[in-house]
Amino acid sequence: MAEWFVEKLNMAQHIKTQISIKEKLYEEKSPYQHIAIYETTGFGKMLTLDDVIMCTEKDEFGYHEMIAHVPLFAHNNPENVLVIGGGDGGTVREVVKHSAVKHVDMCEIDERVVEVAKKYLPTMSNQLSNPKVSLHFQDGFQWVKDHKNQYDVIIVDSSDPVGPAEVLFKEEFIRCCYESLKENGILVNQAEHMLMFTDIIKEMLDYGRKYFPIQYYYNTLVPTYPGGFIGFTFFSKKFTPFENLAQRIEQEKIDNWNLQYYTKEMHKASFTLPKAIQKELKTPVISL
Ligand code: SPM
Repeated sequence: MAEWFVEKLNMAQHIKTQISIKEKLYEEKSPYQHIAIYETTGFGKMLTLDDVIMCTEKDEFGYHEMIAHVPLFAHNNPENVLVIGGGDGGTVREVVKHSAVKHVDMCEIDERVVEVAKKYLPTMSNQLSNPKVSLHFQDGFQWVKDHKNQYDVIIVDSSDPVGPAEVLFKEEFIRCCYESLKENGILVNQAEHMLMFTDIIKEMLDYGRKYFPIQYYYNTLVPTYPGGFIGFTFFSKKFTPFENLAQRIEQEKIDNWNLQYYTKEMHKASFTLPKAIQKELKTPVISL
C-alpha cells in the first residue's frame, strides 16, 4: 500500500492535494518552519515547508523556468537581479543562464532551506554557489526597503500568502519593490491559482496599478500544486512582456539551456487567460 502525503492548505477552497510517497528522507523544525524532503513514487524528491508542497523534481521546471525567464526576456538589459525566497535554488539556476545577468542577490529568510536543498535537491540548488550569486539570509521585505533603485528585475519566489509570506502579497511590499527597482525595472511575484484565488490576484494587481504603468498576470503548469496551475503577477515600469523578446532571445542562444517548458511561444501564450478571468482581472488581451 502506497503512503500518501496530503496537503490541506486549500481545504477552504474545497481541495486537498495528495501525492504518493515512498518515504520521508528528512525533516527538521527550523527557526521559521517545518522543512521536509520526501521520496515520492512518481515525482522524484519533493520539498515541503509547513506541510505545503514547494517543488518536486519532476515538475519544478514549469515553475522555475517561467518565474525567471519571462521577466528576464521582457527586460532589455537585466544586469542586476534580486530573488526573494527561492531557497531550493531552482529560480537562481534559471536566472544565471542569462549572459545579460551580471549579478544576482538571493534573499532567503531561512538558511536551513538552502542547506537542505543543497543536500537533497542538487538539480535545483546546483547554481547557488555560482560566482554571479550572493546569498543573503535575511528578511526580503527589509532587504528591498534597504536597497533603493538597485535592480533591473525582482523575482518573488515565495510560499503561499499565509503566515510569514502574507506580507509579500500586500501593497507596502509591492511599493518597496517598486522603489528598489531602477527606472526600467520589472517585478514578478508568485501569485497563486487564477481560478481559486482570483480575489488575491485582483488585489495584487490593484496594488501594482498604483505604482507600475504596466500590469499583467501569466500562468504556468505545475501538476503537484492544487488545481495544477500557478501564476505570477508581472509589473513593469516601462517594458511590456513582449517588446524586447525577439532581441533578447536572439542574444541569449537558449538552445543550449536544456529548457523543458520555456519557449518564446510559451512566453506569449502564458499571458492569455480564460475569458472570465481576464475580464475579472482587467489585464490586457494578448493578440498572438
Ligand atoms: N522555488 C519553489 C518555491 C515554490 N514557491 C511557490 C509555492 C506555492 C505552493 N503552493 C501552491 C498552492 C497554491 N495555493
